[in-house]
Amino acid sequence: MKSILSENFLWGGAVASNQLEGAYIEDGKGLSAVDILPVGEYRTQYFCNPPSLEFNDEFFYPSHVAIYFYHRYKEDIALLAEMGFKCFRLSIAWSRIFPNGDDATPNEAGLKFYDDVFDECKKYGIEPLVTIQHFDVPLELCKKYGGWRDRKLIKFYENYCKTIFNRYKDKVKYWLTFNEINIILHAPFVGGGLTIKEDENDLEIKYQAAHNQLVASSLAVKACHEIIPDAKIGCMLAAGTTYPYSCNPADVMAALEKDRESYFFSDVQARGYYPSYAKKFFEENNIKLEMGEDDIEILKKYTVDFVSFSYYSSRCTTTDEKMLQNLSQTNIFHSIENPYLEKSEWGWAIDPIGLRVTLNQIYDRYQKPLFIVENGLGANDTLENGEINDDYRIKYLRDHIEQMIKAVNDGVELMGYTTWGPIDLVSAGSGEMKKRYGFIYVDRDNYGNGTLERYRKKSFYWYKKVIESNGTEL
Ligand code: BGP
Repeated sequence: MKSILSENFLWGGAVASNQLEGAYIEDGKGLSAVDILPVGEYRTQYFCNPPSLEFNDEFFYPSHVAIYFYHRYKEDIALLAEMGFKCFRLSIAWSRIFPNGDDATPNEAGLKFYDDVFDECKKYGIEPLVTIQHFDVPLELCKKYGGWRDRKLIKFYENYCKTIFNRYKDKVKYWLTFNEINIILHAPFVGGGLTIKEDENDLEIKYQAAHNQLVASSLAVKACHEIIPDAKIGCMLAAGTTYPYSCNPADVMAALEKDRESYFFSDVQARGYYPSYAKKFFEENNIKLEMGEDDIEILKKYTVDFVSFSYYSSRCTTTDEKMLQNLSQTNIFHSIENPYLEKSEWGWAIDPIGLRVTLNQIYDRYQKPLFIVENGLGANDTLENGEINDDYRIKYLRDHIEQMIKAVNDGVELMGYTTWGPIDLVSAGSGEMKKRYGFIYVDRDNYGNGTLERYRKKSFYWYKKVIESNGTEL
C-alpha cells in the first residue's frame, strides 16, 4: 500500500536536555532553572512559582543525573537508529553553552558535547531538530534579572542563538525557538524563569515576559535565516483544541476564548502581529507592555517557517460555575471532564480525534507547514524477564497516528511526527521516572535507584515497523 505521507516525512522522537542528560554541573555547565525542581509533592509549586531558588537538602533533584544521556548518548542514538529514526528532536541546555546566561564567551566543552551528539545522529542519517530553550533558563538569569521579565534577556538569548547557529550551521537544519511558549501563562517559572510576588500584577508580568520571548523568537528567525539560509525554524505550542461542553452559545464562546490564550502566541509568531483580541484583553486586565522602538517591526518581518506543537489531549470548558469547580489537569492545563474520553493513569484525557481537529484548526488558521513534535502516553511499565509488554502505548500511538494520517488526507501539510520521550526520561510535570513514555525502558526509579540499563519494549519493534512502512503498517 502506498503511504499518503511524503517520502521524506520526519518520523522520530523528542526529548529535552534537562530530562535526560544529567551531568548537571559537569564540564563547566551552569545551573538551569529546572535543576532546582524536586520530585514529589513540591514539584508543582516549584514548577510554577518556587518559594526559593536555592537547593534544599531534603529534596531529590531528578535532573542532576536523569538517564545520564550525557555519557550514554552513543548507545541511545544507536537504539533510535535501530528503530529507523529519520529525526531526533532534542534541546540544547543554554547553561551548558553560557553557564550564567550572560557570559561574554561560550563554554567550549558544552559546544563540543552537542557537536558529538549531532555527529552521532548524522552517522545514522538522523536529522536533528533542535529546541533552543526547553524549560531551562540559566538559573543565574532568574536570580540576577528575574528571568524573562527583563528585556535584557532578549540580547542574551540572541547571542546564544547566534553562537549555536554559527557552530552547528552544517549539522542542524531544523530549529525551534521556545518549547511550548504558551506554558509561561500556566507555569511561569519553567516557561520564563519568573518568580511572581503576591502583590504583583501577575498577568502583566507574564505577558511582558511573553512579549520579550516573542521578540527574541523573531530575532532568532532572523539570525537563523542569515546564518543558515537553507534551515527552517519554527515556533512550538502546547496545543490541544478546547471543546465547548455543550452547544449553548455561551459555552462555544468560552471555548473560543480559551483557545485564544494559546493561539495568542502562534498568532504573533506565524502572522507577525498582535491579534486584535489581545489589545482588548490587555486593556481589560490593566496590562501595559514595555516595548522597544523596533519590536513591532521585528515581529512583523521575521515570522516562523513552520508551526510545531505538542499534543497530548483536547480540553473542555463551560460557563456553568458548578462544573468549573471540578477541574482536572492535562499537561498543566485545566479542563473540565469530557465524558466521552478515557484517561491515562496520570489522569490525562485521551483523544485521538482531537489531534485531527487540532491539526485542521491550526492549518486553517496559518496555512503554514505543521510539525507534531510531541505526542505520547505516560504509563507505569513493568519489566518482567527483561521484557515490557506495553500494548497500551502501542494502542495510544496507533490511534493518534491514524488520525494524523486522516488530517493529512484532509489537506494538512505535515512535515513530521516525533513522539515524546522515545527513551524513558524524567517527567517534566511530576519529576517521576515511573511516568514512562519510551520505546526504550531505562532501569531507574523516582529516587535514583537502578542500573540505568536500557531495554527494548514491545513498542520498540512496533514503531520500527511504522517508520519502515511510512505509516501504512500500524
Ligand atoms: C510537555 C513538555 C515535555 C514533556 C511532556 C510530557 O509539556 O514539553 O518536556 O515532559 O510535556 O509531560 P510530563 O513529563 O509532565 O508527563
